[in-house]
Amino acid sequence: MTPTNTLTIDAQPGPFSIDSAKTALVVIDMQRDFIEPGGFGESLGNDVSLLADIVPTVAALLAFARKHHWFVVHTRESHAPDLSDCPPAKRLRGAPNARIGDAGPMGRILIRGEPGNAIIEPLAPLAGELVIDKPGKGAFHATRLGEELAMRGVTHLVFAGVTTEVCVQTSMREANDRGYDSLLIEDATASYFPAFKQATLEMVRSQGGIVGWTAPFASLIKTGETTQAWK
Ligand code: TIU
Repeated sequence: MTPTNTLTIDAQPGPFSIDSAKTALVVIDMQRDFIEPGGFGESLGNDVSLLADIVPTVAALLAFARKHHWFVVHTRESHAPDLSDCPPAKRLRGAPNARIGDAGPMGRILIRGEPGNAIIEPLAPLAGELVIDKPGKGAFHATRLGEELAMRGVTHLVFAGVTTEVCVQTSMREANDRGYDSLLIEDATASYFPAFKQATLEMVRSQGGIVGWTAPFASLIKTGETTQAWK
């Protein structure tokens, strides 16, 4: 078989075709603050164990992306220590004793450089991968992500991470309005609210893919087994 860098993935609402040279994996906010007990997610009253379930699948997805030479992007929801990039409206949403910037068990909540803001160890970025610190829920808002993708000729995005209906969906919608085709890997994303995750998957792919496509990781693996990676 002739080596090819094109994969066609069995997705909903239809096949999703990508050229590895123009594809980026965007892993949203797999940071300790959201996934481990004692962080921002738990401070909002959430059961964080629901998010830990996807870690092995996200790790396998990262390995797949690296093997196929996709550009890899990791994001962290984070703010400057002086909170100059945190609108008061955002800070005031949390519980009074556990707001952004307050001291928590893993350092100051959602503050850049604090232990809780680090990406969890099994999904740590490798050299050459882009790490985007984003002050908003969306990965494009007030970041250089758009320029970084444009510089590399990226046209297709594969999304994973947390939470499905908040930062992942917001980022996919931002990407959609910027002209990217996006695929959300169903079992590589999670929410504190399973019903919200399910609703998000359905709304993303509804109306002919109004926001993008969704597929289980197995669909990607299946494609990868029958298509040689570009060298
Ligand atoms: N990363 C992300 O989704 N940030 C959130 O605050 N999510 C919630 O679901 N709270």
